[in-house]
Amino acid sequence: MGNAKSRGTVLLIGKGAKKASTEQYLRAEFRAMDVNNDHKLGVSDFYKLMTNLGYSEGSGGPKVLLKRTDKDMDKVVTEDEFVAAIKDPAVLQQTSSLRDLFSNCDKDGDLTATKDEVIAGFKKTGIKPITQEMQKKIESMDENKDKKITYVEFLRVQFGLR
Ligand SMILES: [Ca+2]
Ligand SMILES: [Ca+2]
Ligand SMILES: [Ca+2]
Repeated sequence: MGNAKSRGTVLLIGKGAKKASTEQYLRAEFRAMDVNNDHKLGVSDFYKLMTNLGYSEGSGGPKVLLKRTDKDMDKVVTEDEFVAAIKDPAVLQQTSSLRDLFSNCDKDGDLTATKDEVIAGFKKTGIKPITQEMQKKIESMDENKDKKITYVEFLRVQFGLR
């Protein structure tokens, strides 16, 4: 005993040591659309979410996707159903642009970014110049004004939900 504070342990719990997993990104995407926070999405909100994420209906269109997603066929998509369906590599790839854009902003991978990080990330992704309108949009992202833009806050503005 007595070596619990070994160098390795300290490094592991150090800030930024743990990056958000893809699953955490996906859960945030669901929560961004689930504005009433009841952990469910109706069919039309599910379609909206997929379209907002850039899903382009692949083979068979949204109905096929819904069938694959809403496993118990109750016309309600739960967070777990969404995560399981979108984890399909082809779907994941088609819906990656906002995910990639945000992870370019979120340097330490904790699913939050500062306003300056978001601006830098947009520039890095080739979105320049940053127009005044875009600057205003970015400033409005931090809904609870804690100086951090979470991925959920970021998406709600991108989705036009606020
Ligand atoms: Ca369901
Ligand atoms: Ca961060
Ligand atoms: Ca915030």
